[in-house]
Amino acid sequence: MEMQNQKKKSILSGIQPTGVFTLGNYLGAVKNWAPMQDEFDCAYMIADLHAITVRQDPKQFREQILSCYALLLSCGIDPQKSIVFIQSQNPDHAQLGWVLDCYTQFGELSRMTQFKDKSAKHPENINAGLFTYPSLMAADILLYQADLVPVGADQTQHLEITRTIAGRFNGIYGNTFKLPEGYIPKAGAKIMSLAEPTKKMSKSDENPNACILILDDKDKVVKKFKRAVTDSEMEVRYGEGKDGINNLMTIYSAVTGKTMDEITSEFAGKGYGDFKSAVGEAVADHLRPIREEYARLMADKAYLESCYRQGAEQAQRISRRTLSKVMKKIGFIL
Ligand code: ATP
Ligand code: LTN
Repeated sequence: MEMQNQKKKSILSGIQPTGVFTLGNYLGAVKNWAPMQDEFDCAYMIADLHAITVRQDPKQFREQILSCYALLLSCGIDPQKSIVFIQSQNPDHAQLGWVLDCYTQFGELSRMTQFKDKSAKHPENINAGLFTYPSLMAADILLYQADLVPVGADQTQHLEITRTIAGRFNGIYGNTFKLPEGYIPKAGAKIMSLAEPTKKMSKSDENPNACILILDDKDKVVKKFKRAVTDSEMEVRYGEGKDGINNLMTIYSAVTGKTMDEITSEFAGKGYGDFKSAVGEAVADHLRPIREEYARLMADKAYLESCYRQGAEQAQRISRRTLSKVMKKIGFIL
């Protein structure tokens, strides 16, 4: 009885509108968001403020923000159940982001591997936003007092620093922020590139065969899996030195629900060719309804707009409470 009156735990997560989601974004993060909607109070956002840490073409950027918003809905996120919003439409993020910058240490930010990776990738544009990205991400999470943050394994370090910043602030001003936990899936937390299976699959990879985009049609998906890099053995089993096969098995397991042992027996005596075709077919079948729903939603811009406008209002109703508390505690005049 008492359990029923307890408040649901809250969830916040986000994805950058830097292009169509890859199978990595989907399996590592977005796929897990829809099933959480009944059990938790969820808020999901398009992290457009984060995306400008890398230069974006204005016209393309505007289209991508809308298209990524539609993709979230296509993946089963329901604006009637969850708050689905665009980060820049709630100014509280930028405001708390600045405040938290002042409670984040230079040394802490210097240790972030995402910063090191992205600076190496864009040596001509190592801007201050790229460096302070984690304190904006901390603001995203802390504004909603989120208990859980469902993300892929590459975001672990950003969650750690969020807890550090929250703990530091609470230590100075008294309990203000809830310390969030990561929620990282067992299967699919890190999907690797199909071309170089020691590197993570990423939207911004230049090689089109390296990643599956969730809007790729069946033909493309099957072809890309056929070209996937494997090893010189013949046996479909999970093991050391078999990065390519391990990755394909992880993907197959995540879309079919089969265990690694079940997959090994299914393909015993068959070659890699059969296995790759099966993975391609399974992934393409899994993605088909998403593609269809996306086409339907993109034809109804008025509906999309009503959803994101409502999402921004709902989001700010929650975030404003945290932000006012923070401003008051620091000593600002409200
Ligand atoms: P970019 O290539 O533009 O830096 P990205 O592909 O890494 O972007 P993000 O928008 O930064 O994507 O991440 C969205 C979510 O997808 C995060 O929760 C992240 O952990 C997850 N994610 C990204 N790549 C992978 C991957 N290869 N495997 C599993 N999860 C991933
Ligand atoms: N940094 C994340 C995207 C992101 C995010 C967030 C994820 C921005 N703000 C808040 C979870 C919670 C990434 O995927 N690179």
